[in-house]
Amino acid sequence: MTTPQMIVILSGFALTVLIVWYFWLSPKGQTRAAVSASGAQEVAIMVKGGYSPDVIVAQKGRPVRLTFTRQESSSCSEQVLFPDFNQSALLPEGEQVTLEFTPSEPGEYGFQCQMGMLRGKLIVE
Ligand SMILES: [Cu+2]
Repeated sequence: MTTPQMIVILSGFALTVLIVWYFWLSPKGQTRAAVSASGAQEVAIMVKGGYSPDVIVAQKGRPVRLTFTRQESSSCSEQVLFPDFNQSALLPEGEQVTLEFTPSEPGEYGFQCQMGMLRGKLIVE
């Protein structure tokens, strides 16, 4: 094997490692819910091709109040579901829709659109 071939193979390998790291292993941003004057943990979530933020950290035993604003007309995101809490809401475009519930157990709870294409996660500590 010639040196140029080696270089091509090695750089291809390095690129693969970088892509795997970027998509699956790099730490994703987490948003900690801010406690409001009412004692609820509040987060505003923008819905546009996904949820942002999509990883929310909250404390157990305190109400979590999530306000969704859907800024797109794609039917994919017109509903948001929290299966673990039996919560769901329709999200009319441009309107603020608030979901409130109190997680009692620590854990990781997913939320998603009705088809499961958009996903987010609530981490309860
Ligand atoms: Cu969807």
